[in-house]
Amino acid sequence: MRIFHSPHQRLHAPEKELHNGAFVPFAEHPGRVDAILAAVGPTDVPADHGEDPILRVHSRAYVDFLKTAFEDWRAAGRPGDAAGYVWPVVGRRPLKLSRIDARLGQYSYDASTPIGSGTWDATYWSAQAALSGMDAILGGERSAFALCRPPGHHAGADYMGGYCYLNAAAIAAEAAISAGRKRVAILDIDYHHGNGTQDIFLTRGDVFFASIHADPRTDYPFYWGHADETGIGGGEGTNLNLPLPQGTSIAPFEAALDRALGAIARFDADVLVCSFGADTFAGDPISFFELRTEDYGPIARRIAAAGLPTLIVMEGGYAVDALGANVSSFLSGF
Ligand code: SP5
Ligand code: ZN
Repeated sequence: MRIFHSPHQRLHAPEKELHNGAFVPFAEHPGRVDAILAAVGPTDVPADHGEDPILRVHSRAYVDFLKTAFEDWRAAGRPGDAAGYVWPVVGRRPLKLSRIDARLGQYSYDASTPIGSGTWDATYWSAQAALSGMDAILGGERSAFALCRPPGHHAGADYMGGYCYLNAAAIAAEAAISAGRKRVAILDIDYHHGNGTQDIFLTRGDVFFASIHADPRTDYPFYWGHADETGIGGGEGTNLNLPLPQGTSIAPFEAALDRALGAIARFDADVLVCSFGADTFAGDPISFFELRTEDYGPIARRIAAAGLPTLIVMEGGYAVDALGANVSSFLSGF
């Protein structure tokens, strides 16, 4: 299987994040990709597709904000990474504000998504990795792996959050539509609900979003991922959330997976994008499912049995010592 990854993706290396009331070391660090690279072997450098495919998903204003936020932070005399401390409540009228702190809040919803000097470069190339993976799929490959990092599924059209800046899975799905594919399914099996991907496609009937994740009543991102979010307008019926309780192990996970794959089969997708997070692993330091390394191969075999050309996009997974083995186990099922 071809694997796409750029060394630029290591350049995003924030120091800390605000978690449960204290600053703690940043969990989504470059050592994650080192662990995966050591396990999966050689990768291909992605081609540069430019900004156009990114702008089919994200707003121009948000992309411009991401590109200059760190410079603006430095210009304001701030040390360290750019991070917001004030957020507008949903429904506040849009204002054209210039102070960096106001803009950080305007384009984000949490305090775990800091912007450093290499953040734009890294997230840009993470998106390019997904686009090159989709090129391989559209060119006839049955599967490809985009070793994305930073991850993407919490990022919406005009917001960052949950360690995510550009939504690589959404950008790849949209690229498939632009290339003439009629229906694309996205299956998100990260521990956390993919709220950004859901928001981007919530009103769309041509992109099906199915997500298996920790129940948002107990887990981040809290405000999305509930079972009654089924789509809006032309997208009604093309959003499927399957929240599961903390402590979930392989049997109930596979039952949910079969439900998601059944819905995707009925949707009759041309292409599948799988947002894969290894934070469902029992040893994950910030998550509470009970999957084992040897569970990921059978999970992937069930997904591969759907018979759809499949782009795998890396999302979360923070048990770095086991991350390489977990990703290898998953890829072995394709
Ligand atoms: C892509 C992804 O998996 N994002 C997860 C975002 C979860 N953010 C909320 C939990 C933050 C926990 N941070 C703990 C850091 C310990 N060093
Ligand atoms: Zn996650």
